[in-house]
Amino acid sequence: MAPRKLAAGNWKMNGDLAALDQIDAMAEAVKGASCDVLICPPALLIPAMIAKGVVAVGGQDCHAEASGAHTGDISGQMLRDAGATHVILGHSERRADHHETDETVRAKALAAHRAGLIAIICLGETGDQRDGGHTLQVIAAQLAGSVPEGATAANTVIAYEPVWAIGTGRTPTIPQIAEVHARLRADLSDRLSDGAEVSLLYGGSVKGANAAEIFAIPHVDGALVGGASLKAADFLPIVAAL
Ligand code: G2H
Repeated sequence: MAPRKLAAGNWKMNGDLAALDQIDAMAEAVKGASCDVLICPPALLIPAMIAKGVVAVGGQDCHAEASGAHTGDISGQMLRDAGATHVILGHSERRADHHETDETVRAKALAAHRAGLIAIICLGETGDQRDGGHTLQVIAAQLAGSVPEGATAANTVIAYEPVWAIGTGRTPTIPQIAEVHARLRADLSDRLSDGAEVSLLYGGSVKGANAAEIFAIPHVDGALVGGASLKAADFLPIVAAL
């Protein structure tokens, strides 16, 4: 089976109840979309977004434990109970701001799987790693360290997000994205029996103007979109390009 196509929005710490109007504005186009459409809003907006019944809804993080004394955290089971289907894990902003390591991400992915969530595991090189020629080595190590036992194409999505391209308006060249996605596909195929079917997303300054050329790259099965997912007018051209 071919990997599922996914247009995923990551609202990060943006959006309020009024922003949910943007979900209404997506309704018609999402019905006709030829890909899965997911939005991961701030956690407090999850129930209201789910109630709209327009897009699949996910979290932006979950704790590695199911419950306990972890002030400020949310478990995978809580996200699942709220009706979320996915959770983003290991985004570079969390790796940087919250010191998350591959080991942390792997533990969170295991918890997400236990809760019945699809884990969108993010990885990507920094600008220095890219400039130093270490990109493929970094990516391979992050994949090996972050993807847990029991990962399958049904419960795991990988998002390649070069750190230097996030929110900067800079995107890698087509050959740079192609090289990383080919390596991810090869490593996943070596490691998982259905690795050829795992959806591979590209993320980092994706917008309507560059989506089609990015989606034409082999082994790019969709996008994880930040800034351009906040407004229906910006996000829908990306959905339509997939
Ligand atoms: C990368 C991406 C979403 P943006 O962080 O995960 O954000 O599209 O704003 O670069």
